[in-house]
Amino acid sequence: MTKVRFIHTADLHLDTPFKGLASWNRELAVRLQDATFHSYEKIIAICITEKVDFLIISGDIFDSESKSLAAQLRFVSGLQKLSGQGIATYFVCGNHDPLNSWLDAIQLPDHVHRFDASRAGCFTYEKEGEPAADIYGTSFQEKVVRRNLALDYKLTGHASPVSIAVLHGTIGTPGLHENYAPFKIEDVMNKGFDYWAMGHIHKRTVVHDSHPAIVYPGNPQGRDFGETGAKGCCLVDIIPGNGPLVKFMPVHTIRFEEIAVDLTGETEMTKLSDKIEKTKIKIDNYSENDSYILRVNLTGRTPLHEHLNRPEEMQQLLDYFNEGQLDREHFTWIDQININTNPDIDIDQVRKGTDFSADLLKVFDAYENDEKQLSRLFQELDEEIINYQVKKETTAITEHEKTEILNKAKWMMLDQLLKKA
Ligand SMILES: [Mn+2]
Repeated sequence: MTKVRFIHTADLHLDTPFKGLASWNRELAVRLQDATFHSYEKIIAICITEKVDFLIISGDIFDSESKSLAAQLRFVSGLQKLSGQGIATYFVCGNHDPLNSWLDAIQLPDHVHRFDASRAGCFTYEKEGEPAADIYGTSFQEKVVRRNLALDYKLTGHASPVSIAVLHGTIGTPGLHENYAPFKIEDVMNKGFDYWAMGHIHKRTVVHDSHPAIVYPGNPQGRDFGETGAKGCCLVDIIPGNGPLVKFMPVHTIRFEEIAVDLTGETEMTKLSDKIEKTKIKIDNYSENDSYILRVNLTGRTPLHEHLNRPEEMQQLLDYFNEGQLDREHFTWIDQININTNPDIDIDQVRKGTDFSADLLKVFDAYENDEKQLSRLFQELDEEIINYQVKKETTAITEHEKTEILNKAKWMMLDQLLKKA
């Protein structure tokens, strides 16, 4: 039987304006904006080198309804390359690029099929003159679709050995995403499709392995610290009657990562750069051919604690790290350094003593071990210290935050006390 091979991608969000970085930098913004296009170009290149039959895009090709002409032209130019190689493209439009927002002046190349918003239309892909795959899909007509689109998908008697459903929508609880075109797994389970090519959820998720496979490839380029890790598309092989083989292909250009660097025992500021570098190369799927935007969390008991807690020094350190990075092809940009180090104090030793510090530590221990007592303390502080204006602007402090504040206070007091001693 004829097998089919295709690339499944979604949520390209071409030309996305990046946000959510600690400080704005024009050069970095330009690199980020380019990254969505580079990832798309990598997908096109993979389609060609892997000799796929077709490319599937499950919506949100562009970031906004007011997609730029440049973005549309670059998108079409990628499709043209595929078309020139005889590789077909099938795509649906999502909530970020609904049908009513496409420019009429943009003509799609040969072998490119855009699904309209009618109920689950179907195209048949032919290989060597024989039907090889039926591909079903439906586009968002406008930005907001609350209807369960999955219910419209039904095999309509086309006779290809492989059936694929292309859908932009939300399965289960939406999490961070808008609850558009919501559906339940039961709505798609027994409909006879081999593969549900999903879009909308930006985190790569295999909802179901096979019979049918239900796969969100995630977006191919992360856009903020909510979208960390390696990002890419899926290379899928289906031999009729068998479950699909799905292989993740990373295509991100810039990765967002949060890393924790343990400075326990470290005495030299000059080693910091080295430590960050060493931690970075240990992350999953690390590649020196990628660029990185990092949030660095410094932890551990270190004599450097005092330096690290001077805001003006931290800013200098950040500037020092980032200097010249954006001139490189592959850069590492530190967006933020969070200081969670502790002073170099042996707390167990202090606890064993008989002086004031030991007594103070006992008080802290008591609060740490008694959630109710800690809550009462915060309530008292709340009434006495925090003024009305501040209360209006802030949300309630969580239990976890209370413990963190207590812990910080403990180390600050011990640091001060033991320094004077
Ligand atoms: Mn999206």
